Amino acid sequence: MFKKLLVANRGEIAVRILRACRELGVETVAVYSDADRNALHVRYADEAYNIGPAPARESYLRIDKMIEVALRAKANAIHPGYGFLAENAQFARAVTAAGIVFVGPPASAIHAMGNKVEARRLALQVGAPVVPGVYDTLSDEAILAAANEIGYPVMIKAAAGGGGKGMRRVDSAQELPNALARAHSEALQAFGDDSVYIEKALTGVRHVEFQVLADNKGNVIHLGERECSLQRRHQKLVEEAPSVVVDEALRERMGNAAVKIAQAANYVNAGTLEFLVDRDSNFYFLEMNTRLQVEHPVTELVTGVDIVKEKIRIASGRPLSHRQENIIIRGWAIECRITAEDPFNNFMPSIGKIASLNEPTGPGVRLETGLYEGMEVSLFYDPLIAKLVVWGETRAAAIVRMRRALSEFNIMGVSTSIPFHQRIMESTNFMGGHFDTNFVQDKMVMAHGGMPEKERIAAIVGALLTHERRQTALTIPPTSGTNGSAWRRQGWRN
Ligand code: MV4
Repeated sequence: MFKKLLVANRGEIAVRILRACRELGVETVAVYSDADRNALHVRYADEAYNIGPAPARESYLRIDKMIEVALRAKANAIHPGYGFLAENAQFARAVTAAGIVFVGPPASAIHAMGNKVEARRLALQVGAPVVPGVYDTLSDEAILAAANEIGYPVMIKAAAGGGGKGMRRVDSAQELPNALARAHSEALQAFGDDSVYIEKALTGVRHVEFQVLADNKGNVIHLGERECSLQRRHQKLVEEAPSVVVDEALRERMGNAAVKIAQAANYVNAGTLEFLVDRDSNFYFLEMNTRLQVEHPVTELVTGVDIVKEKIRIASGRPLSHRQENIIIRGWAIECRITAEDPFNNFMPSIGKIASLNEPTGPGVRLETGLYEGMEVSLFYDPLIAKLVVWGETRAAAIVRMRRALSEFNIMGVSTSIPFHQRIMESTNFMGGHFDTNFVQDKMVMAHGGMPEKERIAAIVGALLTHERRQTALTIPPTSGTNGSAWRRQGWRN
């Protein structure tokens, strides 16, 4: 096992990785920007190094800085987390060239799967069902011809993109030339590569992804699926495992396809295969993500596999700790992504100081967060501030538990997506499992005053009282000899 590992990330995922290292007995190195001097990940790590100014370009995206710090601190491995440099093949290559182990797939696999057309070809080669579309980056004329073959609506996607970035739907041949021109220029702008491809736009489908683990001995297993249909502008909002549309037979077929595609890519470490599932339970491969995903905890909760530890073990050359036949899906897990955004105002990013914080705990509740009282939420980074994840014996139990946990979560100082999640958890469609990829856009209108005024005021008053209680409790010194009296004075029942 590694002696020391550097986490090239920030926020909740940096904390998550540091925790895994602690359990594995691996020493840790954190890196931080000027904006993150007091961050939780900095306090949690054994050592921490400043890598530059707040903008990610000048800190968390600096390949040279990451390697410089790793060498200086004598770290044997670098874990990239998600986002930032996680799917940058050049970073993986540079890390390896510096004699440091990259906790992730080989640069060649990142590179291959980074090209979404190549990923489609690999899936086609192993006989996995793929969304109907093209398998080459074609000229605009050839794309136009292909679109007529496939039939409208079609989806234009950037070959170097992924995750819906630069994706656009086109409903007719007349719109295609214009849409292609825009797609090319957006792709060039966003990914430095203007190549695009088209697929049939599938409607009324669900977005289901499979987690795979592969070691460097040739073992590849899957950990079942995650349902990820609830997204807004291609940002996932709620994920769950398992998916209500996947039964044991479909899980086996999709899992086999996922494993085969990973094998075809000579994949090593943790990866995710994205699929669409239609109303007739047909599934189609979309793309592969070669990183640890934000929503990995729901899989951890239903399988009992610690994916982050497993990633580190695999990178250190160990074989997988689990065999496919020992992976059993137990119960149900749901994750709500809590963002600093105002759901009543078109999810406008919200900034400010976290004035007070009450975090949900208790049975079946797991909170992944980098939040602390006094933290400044800025516009420099992603608005994700916490992931609230619950487990229950059944889906209904998990929903009830999520409602309970959301009601305990009190964040003062910034607007958050919590009211939106409460609305989802109360939606009869969500409760019944009736939703697809258009659900959020079509059914979740969050008009101002969407939360009943009485409840809104009650929530604010509750939070203010909690805040006041905290402030007072902190300023009253404990009285010697009268154990707990300071607390009783604050109205706490012992
Ligand atoms: C699609 C699709 C329908 N047809 N591709 C979005 C994220 C990215 N990984 C793939 N995504 C999709 N690709 C084809 N050919 C539907 C989605 C999709 C989606 C689309 C619109 C609104 C919400 C969505 C949520 C999940 C997936």
